[in-house]
Amino acid sequence: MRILLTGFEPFLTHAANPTALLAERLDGAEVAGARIHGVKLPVAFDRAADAFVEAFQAVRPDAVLLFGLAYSYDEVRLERLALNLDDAASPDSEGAVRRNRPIVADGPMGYWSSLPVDLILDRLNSAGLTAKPSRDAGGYVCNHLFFRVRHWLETQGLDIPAGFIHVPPTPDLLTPADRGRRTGWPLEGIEQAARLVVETVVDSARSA
Ligand code: PCA
Repeated sequence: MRILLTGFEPFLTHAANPTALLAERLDGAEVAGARIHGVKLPVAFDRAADAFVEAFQAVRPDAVLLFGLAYSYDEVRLERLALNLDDAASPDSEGAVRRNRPIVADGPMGYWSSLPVDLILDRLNSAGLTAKPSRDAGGYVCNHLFFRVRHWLETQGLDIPAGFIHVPPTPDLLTPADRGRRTGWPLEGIEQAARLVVETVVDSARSA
């Protein structure tokens, strides 16, 4: 089994993105008998999905795990829904701002994650890694990628597990105001969570 695991480059005021480091660290790793292909994507509405498709076609994976940073939370967040809506005040890395705009004009309103979200939540929380369900991935580039990927897989007739997971910041990324008030997660914890996500996806694909 091959797994495409994507992270994003640093964006806005964040000096680094733990998901880029995660994709680097896990690239080439074997987890639960699956080979991971780690790829970094640009934080750009117009480029992220094309970069994903290029990587997908090179790897031909059996499952897709999209990771992004959610700075405001000290927990892993399993996204349930990809919504057909760009709606964020912040510009992407190319200066594009998208407010209240459908991603695919004649597309469906949304797609469910096709990951075993609740199994993953149980697995992470049982291991002491706090994970929560999140209704959607926001209105910025992460949701945009998630929607475009789910839409692309549907239109290609590719029925494979694909979903989005937000991770907390590493401690070095916390602003001075946030230091002391919250902790962030060390990269090792984020990597451990990602490995457990892979294990759960592999187990559930094997038992399907
Ligand atoms: N997080 C952003 C985009 C890139 C990332 O890592 C988001 O949540 O949309």
